[in-house]
Amino acid sequence: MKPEIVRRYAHNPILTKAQIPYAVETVHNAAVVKDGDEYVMLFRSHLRTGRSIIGLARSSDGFHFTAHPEPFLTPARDGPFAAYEEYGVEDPRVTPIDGEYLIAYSAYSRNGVRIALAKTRDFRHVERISLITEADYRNVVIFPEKFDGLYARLDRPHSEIAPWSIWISYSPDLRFWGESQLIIRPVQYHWDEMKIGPGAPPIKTDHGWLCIYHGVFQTMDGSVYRLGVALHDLLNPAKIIGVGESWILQPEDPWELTGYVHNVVFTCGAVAESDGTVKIYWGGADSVMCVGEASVSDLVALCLDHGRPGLT
Ligand code: BMA
Repeated sequence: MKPEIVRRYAHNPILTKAQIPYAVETVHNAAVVKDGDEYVMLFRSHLRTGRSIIGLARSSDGFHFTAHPEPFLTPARDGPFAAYEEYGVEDPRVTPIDGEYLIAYSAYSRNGVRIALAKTRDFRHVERISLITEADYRNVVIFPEKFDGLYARLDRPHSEIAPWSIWISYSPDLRFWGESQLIIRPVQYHWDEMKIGPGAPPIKTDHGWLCIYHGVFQTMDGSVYRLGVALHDLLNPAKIIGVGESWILQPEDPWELTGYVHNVVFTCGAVAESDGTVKIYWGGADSVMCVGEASVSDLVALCLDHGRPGLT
């Protein structure tokens, strides 16, 4: 049998609602970073209201996580964020930069979905910075380095006219963002044809920034969420070196095929290790957290040797 490019951990799922010390219905779409020797996971959970909050779990090996007794981030009750977090906070992505961790998350409200940015140094205290998009945006990942003094992010605006695609924007201060450019478009009648969105924050490799993204295909039975990879130029991340033709992960395990939303693998985080492997974390069926390992060079090769341009 041909080896899989992402090797699923044998004991998936690694975190479920049964392991959370407060009442939640799901544990999914988590960011994971390595903070010193510790893996820190920020995961999304649905409450019985159907609205989401963000919890925290820690691990010494990246596979066995223990949840903190209290949620990490719940919707703001007052101040400028409150009106935009009324329906919940979702899908966090964490980027280490300048000695702190930036947390980009979806803020849902009657005003639509926009992206909020918060920061922490220690995963104990968290401070909201700004709302960095208007409605309707999702899936913001921030690069862990600046380009010509500017922060850079990938995101995915919604559109009535165009296929939902990946864009890049820049900021001098994390508040004001601009120079937006469309860089990756889905391909018609392809596994990612319906929409694509940035997944895990970019990973630096010798050949470029490796970005794991999700792609969606519409079937008679609803949407299938899969993961793919793209490689961006190291100095100019708006330039796409290649987008891997085939997906790297699709729903196959029972907890990916059925759950709160069936047929979903969705990533918000990956940890590159010093041995050349990467741990990719994904939500299975919007219900549980899973992990798998891949070789960074295999993922890069998919973009270099079997890649398509960003815009076709
Ligand atoms: C997307 C987001 C994700 C979710 C996915 C599958 O639109 O809501 O949070 O995992 O759908 O339901």
